[in-house]
Amino acid sequence: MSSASPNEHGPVYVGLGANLGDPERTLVAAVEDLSRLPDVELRRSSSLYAAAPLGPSQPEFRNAVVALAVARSPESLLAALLDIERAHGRVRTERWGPRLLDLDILLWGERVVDQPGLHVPHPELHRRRFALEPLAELDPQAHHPVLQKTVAELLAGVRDQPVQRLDSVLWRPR
Ligand code: A4P
Ligand code: MG
Repeated sequence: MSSASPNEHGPVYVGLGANLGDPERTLVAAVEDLSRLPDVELRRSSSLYAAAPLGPSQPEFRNAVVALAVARSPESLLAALLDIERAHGRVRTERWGPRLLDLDILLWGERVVDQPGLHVPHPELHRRRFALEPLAELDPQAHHPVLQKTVAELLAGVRDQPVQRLDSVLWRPR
């Protein structure tokens, strides 16, 4: 970790999603990759969740959320997430095939980022039970700096999206 203060703006929450190939294995490997990023400390992980796809008909998703302490810029973290997505993210049998892994910066403490290619809080967060439910497992009082609501309050406003918490453990602190 560099000398930059890692928690200046509060914890960074990253959402993980996968629904092709072996989603569970992909998420376990992606969390491992996150834990190895320079200037990033993996603090906690939610359980793994099974979630019905939001949007067009497609296979069921596995979703999770991790809490990070980050001593780098949002742009630089996003670039690292995109690298990890790319490393896991293609069906090898099919050139430019569908992505296997989606990594989203959901919240960065109280920080608001609004620039081309990067919006934090994630613009869809408050509509997505598959992100809010694991986030609430980590911190139901986490605060959305734009909507000025807690994650628990946001969750209460989302309906009709089946999400199931699974027993399997995604990551344990060492
Ligand atoms: N980008 C901007 N802000 C952010 C941020 N906060 N975090 C930009 C991460 N990326 C951010 O993202 C495209 C670009 O968004 C990135 O390159 C970055 O510059 P993307 O994830 O590749 O694409 P997208 O626009 O988000 O569309 P995509 O992936 O087709 O759909 P979504 O909206 O990500 O949704 N149902 C369940 N149950 N679980 C899921 O995980 N996911 C999706 C995909 C649909 N339904 C789902 C799930
Ligand atoms: Mg994404």
